[in-house]
Amino acid sequence: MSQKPNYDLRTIASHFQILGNFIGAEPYGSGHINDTYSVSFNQGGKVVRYIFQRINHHIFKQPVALMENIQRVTDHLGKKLAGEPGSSSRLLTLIKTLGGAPFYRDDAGSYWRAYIFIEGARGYDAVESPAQAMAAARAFGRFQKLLADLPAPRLHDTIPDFHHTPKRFAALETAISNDVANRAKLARSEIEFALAHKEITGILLDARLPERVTHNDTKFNNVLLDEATGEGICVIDLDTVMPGLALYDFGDMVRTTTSPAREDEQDLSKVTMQFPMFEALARGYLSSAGDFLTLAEKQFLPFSGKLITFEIGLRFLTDFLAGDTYFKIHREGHNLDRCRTQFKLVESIKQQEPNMNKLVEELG
Ligand code: ADP
Ligand code: GN1
Ligand code: MG
Repeated sequence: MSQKPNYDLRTIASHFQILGNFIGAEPYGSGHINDTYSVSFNQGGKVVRYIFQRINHHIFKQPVALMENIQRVTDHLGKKLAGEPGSSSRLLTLIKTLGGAPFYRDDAGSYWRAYIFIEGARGYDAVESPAQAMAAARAFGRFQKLLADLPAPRLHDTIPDFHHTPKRFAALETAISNDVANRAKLARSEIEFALAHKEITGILLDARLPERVTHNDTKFNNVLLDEATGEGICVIDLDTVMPGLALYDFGDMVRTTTSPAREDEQDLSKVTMQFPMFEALARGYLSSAGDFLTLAEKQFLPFSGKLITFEIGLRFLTDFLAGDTYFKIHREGHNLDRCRTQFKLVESIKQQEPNMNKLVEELG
């Protein structure tokens, strides 16, 4: 809720290989982590936009390694998509600095990167139709498939143990016992809910599933849908692309792309796992990822939705108890509201899990 510093985007942009005259910059998007701006240039009478991002280096502690990952991933995608129609809109393209680096470090120590702005497509904070869910899942599955043959070495872990649910649970236990912001009393039932579900936290890690290159933050607004066709054209937000389980990605799709409500909805009656959305997700994901997934991975698709929704709920609750130090908040109690929607969704998934499992078995 703190006032955003006023960054001088004109000066920052002058360090990148961008032609034309700077017109202006405005904050853009609704991400919880980085600071994102749309920056416009006049290029021979035409207005051309770029996305500029200040990397949150309190969260991503090794921005240089992170940018190395993104460079490798986007180069690989570029090679694989070369020649496809509209391929330049199908992947993020980094703009280099004048010195040829993939990021610029300003005098205050902030790390900045710039991307070509993908025009004619947009992200959504809440899903509106099964067709959108299918398009998003197909795009994320394709993303995993295209990266399956990324040459060695292994990508850097930009946030170690990012989806290690038992460690996320332990962090919550610590936050409860420290109660630094004296807020545990405001979250009694959420704490009780979290503690009552401890037994699910280790299930995926114990299942010995294969490590893959995964996105790890497949929130619905991290894929841009073509405004004309609805196709999921570009997967964005690549900070957490690193080794992981395919199911982390599918689980986060279920978390963010089955309920009609936004993540911070205060009317919990609106939060529900809509079965047609799950079916569309499963069909879309299997259409692009089905040929490389193992049987065990497929069998865990519904469970992964429950687990990742629970895990992000734990993280919102932990941050609420710790005094809102991680996720950007825009109102008092914002992280607690977000936690409540996650736990409500876990309940809804639990009720429908047998049907979800049946569907996945039928889809094969
Ligand atoms: P965060 O990590 O904070 O979520 P994102 O990388 O997801 O940041 O970017 C925030 C928003 O900016 C996205 O939700 C999307 O709407 C928009 N965005 C990001 N990159 C691009 C791009 N290359 N072209 C168009 N829009 C973009
Ligand atoms: C953050 O960056 P953004 O807003 O897409 C978070 C995800 C959470 C998500 C919850 C690096 O994603 O892990 O699932 O918020 N990203 C990081 O909305 O922690
Ligand atoms: Mg994002």
